[in-house]
Amino acid sequence: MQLKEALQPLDIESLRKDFPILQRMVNGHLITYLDSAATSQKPKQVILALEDYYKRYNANIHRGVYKLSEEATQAYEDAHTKVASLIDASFDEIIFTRNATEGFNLVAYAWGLEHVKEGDNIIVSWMEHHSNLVPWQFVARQNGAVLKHIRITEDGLLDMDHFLSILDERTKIVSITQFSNVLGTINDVKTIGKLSHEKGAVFIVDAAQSVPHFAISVKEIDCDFMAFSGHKMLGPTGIGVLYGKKDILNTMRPFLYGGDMISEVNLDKSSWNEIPWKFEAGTPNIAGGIGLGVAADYLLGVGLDRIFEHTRNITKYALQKLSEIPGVVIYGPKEINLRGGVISFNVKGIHAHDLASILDRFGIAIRAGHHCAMPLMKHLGIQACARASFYLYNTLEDVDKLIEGINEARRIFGYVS
Ligand code: C6P
Repeated sequence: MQLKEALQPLDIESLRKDFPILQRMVNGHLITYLDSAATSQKPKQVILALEDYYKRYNANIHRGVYKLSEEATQAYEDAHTKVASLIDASFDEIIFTRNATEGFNLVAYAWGLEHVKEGDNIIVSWMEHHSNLVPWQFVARQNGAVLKHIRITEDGLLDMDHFLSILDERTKIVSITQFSNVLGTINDVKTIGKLSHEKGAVFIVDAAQSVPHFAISVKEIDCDFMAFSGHKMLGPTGIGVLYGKKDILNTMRPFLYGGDMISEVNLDKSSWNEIPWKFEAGTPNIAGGIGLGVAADYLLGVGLDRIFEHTRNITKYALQKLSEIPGVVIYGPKEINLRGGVISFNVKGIHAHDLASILDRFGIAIRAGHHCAMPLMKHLGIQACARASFYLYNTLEDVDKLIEGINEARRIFGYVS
């Protein structure tokens, strides 16, 4: 990992030129895109990779013995290797899914239903996205297990004392987000994983928001599974990743059954292909996978440490500016070192959806709503909030535009003259 002192700032002007959509005019204004936590924008390198595949070597993979199919197979497999190097895993531990959600479902169906028994428990937290909550509700209900939730502190952090009080020998799964899509909290997944393993539980990391933003080593975290989505890390939609430790993947039953995931098929029984293909049934999203590999290369080329530093600087500035606006309530940790580039907030007297609509008039895109974290909204005592999220192509000027837009909304609602 690079040393902080050695970090060079991003060459933001030339980097922004890689993202054609940032030239888009929206409602008469150059777009200010502050919704990368929902989905990131795509660099031209990724867009061109998709076009190149369809124009030059579109063919199915693992099936043809002709040139096009061989090229497509090679590019799709290389993409697994690129993603593996992004998170310090090996090629066969990288399963391409549709998104993070499918990754959790894969583990729930193929590991959870088999290993979680009546009276066992599964631990998640109050800050989980629905995709890392609902699959575990399903497994718990199906197998007669108990779903437990780590509480969060006033400051939007996981309550580790509470975690220790609910973790026990009957805990089979602990599944926690590394970076909350609402609070912006960065959780200490290494410690949570260590404690989980001490009790014999399988540890899963929701890395949907973290892989796009930090340098990650699954070896260092020592998680058993990690799920994330391509579309939040500059890649195409419809492609995601499930990392799984080799030993566990090898002993697991498949998730989906059909073509490509088999080794030998008889009329009444079959045997399974080697990993990762055992978990990639049917014709996969070939173009998406290749595009994701290019996105991984792009992130590594820019440098995850620099991306993190850049978004943290923007977040710091935005937290300062937002806190100067009367009536703004900011959720999540006060300490900048505990959070990443996501800020959820409300403006007194203005519904988050109204605020988002007014900002849209100025070409500013933020997200408003429950952010697929309804239990967290209930805990915060709100139905919805606004959320600005930052990525490598954002600038301090984007934050200034957001602040101007919020002040304009306050004027429209009569809070300032
Ligand atoms: N959060 C957001 O605007 P999918 O939809 O499968 O690509 O990702 C699911 C997911 C899982 N975990 C976390 C922490 C997430 O933030 C998300 C997606 C988006 O916050 C869309 S709801």
